Amino acid sequence: MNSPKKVKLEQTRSQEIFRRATDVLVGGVNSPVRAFRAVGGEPIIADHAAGAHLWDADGNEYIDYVCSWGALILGHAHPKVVQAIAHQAARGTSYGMPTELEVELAQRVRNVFPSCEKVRFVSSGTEATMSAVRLARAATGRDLIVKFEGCYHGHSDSFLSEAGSGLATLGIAGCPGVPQVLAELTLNVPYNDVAAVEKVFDLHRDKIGAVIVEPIAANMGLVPPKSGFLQALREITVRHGALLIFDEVISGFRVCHGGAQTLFGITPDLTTLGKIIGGGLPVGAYGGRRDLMDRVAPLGPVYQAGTLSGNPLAMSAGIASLDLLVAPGFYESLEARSKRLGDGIAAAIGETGAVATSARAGSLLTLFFAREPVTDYSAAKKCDTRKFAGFFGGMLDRGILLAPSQFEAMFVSAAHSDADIDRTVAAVRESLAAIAGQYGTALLKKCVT
Ligand code: HOZ
Repeated sequence: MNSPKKVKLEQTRSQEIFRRATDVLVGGVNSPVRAFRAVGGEPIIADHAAGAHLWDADGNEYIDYVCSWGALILGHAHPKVVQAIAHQAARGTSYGMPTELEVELAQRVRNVFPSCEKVRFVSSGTEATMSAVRLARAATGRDLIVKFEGCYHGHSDSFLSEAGSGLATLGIAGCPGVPQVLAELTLNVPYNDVAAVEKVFDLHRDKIGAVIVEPIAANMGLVPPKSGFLQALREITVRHGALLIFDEVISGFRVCHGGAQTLFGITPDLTTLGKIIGGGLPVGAYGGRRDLMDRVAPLGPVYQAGTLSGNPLAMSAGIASLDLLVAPGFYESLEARSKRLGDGIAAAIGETGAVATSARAGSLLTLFFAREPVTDYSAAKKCDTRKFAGFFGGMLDRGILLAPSQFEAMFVSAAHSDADIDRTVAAVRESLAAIAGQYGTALLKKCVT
C-alpha cells in the first residue's frame, strides 16, 4: 500500500486533473460534498476501487468509508454486481420501454418493505423525495410540509432550508433561487423534539400535508432517533390527517434488510429509497400505500416521469446487490464489523482524552468533535469543525478516506475486513492524538503506537 503521506508532494497527476476540473466543472466537482472546502486541500481524484479500497490518480490506496455515500454496502466492484451490469450493458443500456427487471426489483423492494405496496423508480434520491412530497400534497390537499433541521432530502426546492449534508458543510442555511413563497411552505423543527412537532401542528393544524424525516438521521453526522420519537411522529400525523414520509435513501437496506421502519416497527405512508437499491448506479424510488401511489400518472393526475427511470443497468445492479444481501448472516456480519469499528473509535476517544463523542447505528458511524452526544442539528453545529479538518487530514495521511465533512456519516461495507477495521482504529487513535498535540485541548492518557 502506498503511503499517501510520502507521495503527497508528488501528487502531480491528481493536481493536474483537478486543475483541469476547476476550469471546466463548477468548483471542479459534480456534487459540492466532494469538494474538500471544509477540510482544506483538494479532493481525492478517484482512479479505481475494489472491495473496501480505493486508489487515487497517483496510485495512493485508501480504506474507503465514503463508499459512494452509502450506496456500496457490498463494497466497490463486487464481481456479481459487475457481472450483472456487463451482462445487461451488452443487451442494451436504456430502452425507454418497460422491462421485467423493473418488476423484479420492485418485488424485491416490496418483499422487505411491505409498506411499499406499489413502487415507482426514479433516477435519484432527490427525485424520490420531491415526488413523494408532491404526492402527499396532492393526496391531502394541503401544502405545508414539516421537515427536521439537519435532515437532508436531496436538493429540490422544498428541502433546502436548514438542511444537512453539503448545505451544513458549506454553511448554507437557505438557498438563493428558491422562491420565498415555496420556502414558506416548509416548516423546520428540531430533530428528536416531539414537543416542537406538536407545537407546529397546533399552529398549522389542517394545513400540514406531510412530515418527512430521515428515521435515522445521517446527514448532520449520524444522529439516531430518541426512543419514542418516530412512534410520536406516526401518532401525531395520524391524529392530524397528515402523511408520514420516511426518507430511507440512506437507512433502507442498510440498518437492517427492511430499513429503519422494520427496525422500529413503524409503518410510514410513503417511503423514499435510493443508493443501495441501485447497487452503485443512479437510482431512486418512492413507494407506499396503494391508494396513494395510484394517484400517480398514468393511473392518476400526479405527474412524474423520467427518460432513465427504471434504467435497466441500474435495475440489474440493484437486483444483483439485493440478492446478495439475503445471504444468511449478511447483516449479522456487517454489524459485527461495524461494532468492532464503533467500539474501537470509542476506545480511541477515551484513550486519547479527545473532546469527542461517537455515534453508531449499524454500519453508519460518526465521530463528532463535541463534548456531549449529538442529538439534533443545533448540537451538531456546535462541533469543532476545525478539529474535524485536522482529524480528516490525519486519517487521509494514514490511508483512510472519510467524507470530507463533520456532517456526514462513515459507511462500513461487507467488504471491510477486520484488518481494515483495525488499521482504521489505529489511525483514529493516532489522528486524535496528533490533534491533541496540535490544539492542546486534550489530555493524552496513552502513547500511541
Ligand atoms: N446523501 C449524500 C450526502 N450526505 C448525497 C451525496 C451528494 O450530495 O453528492
